[in-house]
Amino acid sequence: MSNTHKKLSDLEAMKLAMGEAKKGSPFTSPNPNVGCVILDRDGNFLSSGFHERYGEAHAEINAIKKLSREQLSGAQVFVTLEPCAHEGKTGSCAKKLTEFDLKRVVYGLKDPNPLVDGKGAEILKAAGIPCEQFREGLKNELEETAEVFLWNYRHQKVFVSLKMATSLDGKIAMKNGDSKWITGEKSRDYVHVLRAAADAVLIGSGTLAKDDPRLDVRVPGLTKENKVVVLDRSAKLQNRHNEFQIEKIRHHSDEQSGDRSQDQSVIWIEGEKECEPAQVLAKLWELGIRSVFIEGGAKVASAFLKAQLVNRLHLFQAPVIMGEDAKSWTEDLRIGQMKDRLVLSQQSIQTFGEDFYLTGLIRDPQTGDQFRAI
Ligand code: AOF
Ligand code: ZN
Repeated sequence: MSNTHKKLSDLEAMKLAMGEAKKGSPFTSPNPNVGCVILDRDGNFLSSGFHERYGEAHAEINAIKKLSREQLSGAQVFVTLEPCAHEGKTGSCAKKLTEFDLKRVVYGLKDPNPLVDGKGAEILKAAGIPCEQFREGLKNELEETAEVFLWNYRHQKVFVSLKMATSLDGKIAMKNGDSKWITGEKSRDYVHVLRAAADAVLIGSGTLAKDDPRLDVRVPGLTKENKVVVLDRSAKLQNRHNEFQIEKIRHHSDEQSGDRSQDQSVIWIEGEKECEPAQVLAKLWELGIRSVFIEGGAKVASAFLKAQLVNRLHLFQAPVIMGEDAKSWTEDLRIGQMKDRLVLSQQSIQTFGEDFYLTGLIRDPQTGDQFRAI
């Protein structure tokens, strides 16, 4: 889509900035995804930019650098997150913006980082640049662009996404274990995009032994090494077959990063207690992991759901029915009463080829409570 020479409303500009923000998702962690769109005084599109990589230029700077001082005179800046006040890895965006004769700055989310938290807006206002929070809706959508960062700051916890690929009747494998493939290629390609957005992929040792997964990120034009977390509850995967599997994952990650000395690609967690979801997440937080993408089977999925630790569900459903004997993804999840049903909130639905894709939140991003039927 080309927005050059197009007049945009405030709502359109903020939507465009949100689209920009999401482009950064593979490499911004632990920073937020942030997008910026600049319009001229009359609302014509001038430029856009996003935070591309942790430690590198922020969104505003990437949008500004495409324009001359003259073009920026009277311009309107739309940014999904309040411009930063501090001098961090990069300079302060708020201060940078005061160097130009801007008509106004509109930001989507307040930055919960105590170094910013309202101070960015203050810097701009003190310099005589009108700076206001966007008030025309999109609250949930804006939160979604930076959901991992917001969750991390609000709760000091790892953001957990759970992916499931099922049949229409919620089955993930036949009785004989066969599961290749339930969903189609287009869905499976998109899973790689989702994987790329997380710091680590997590599976149970059962899935590792059965599926021989590569768990790498295969997105055209993108190379990224995700960490792989393996939960081995009964610590029985010490036989040769499985060591071979682990070696394969390691080897593959090394090939991708080109660095054989960095052997931190697999985080192996063993033992009943150690594999309890809350323990796992505490350990991953200590290791600097801020988001995890669960691709385990029914056991791991149920354990995290039971522990009320899943933030977002990604459900891919193929238009097939696998029947009563097949394995259900909620097999280990027991819910006795209607009032305890888990409820998804802020869902969106798409199709990938023949499959349905549904995503939504399971936990309230503000309180951390699991959504339930009332
Ligand atoms: C912005 N625009 O694009 C981003 C912001 O270490 P630094 O210098 O990269 O600063 C990281 C902090 O800056 C991060 O915790 C968050 O508060 C803010 N991120 N701010 O104005 C951006 N990525
Ligand atoms: Zn900044």
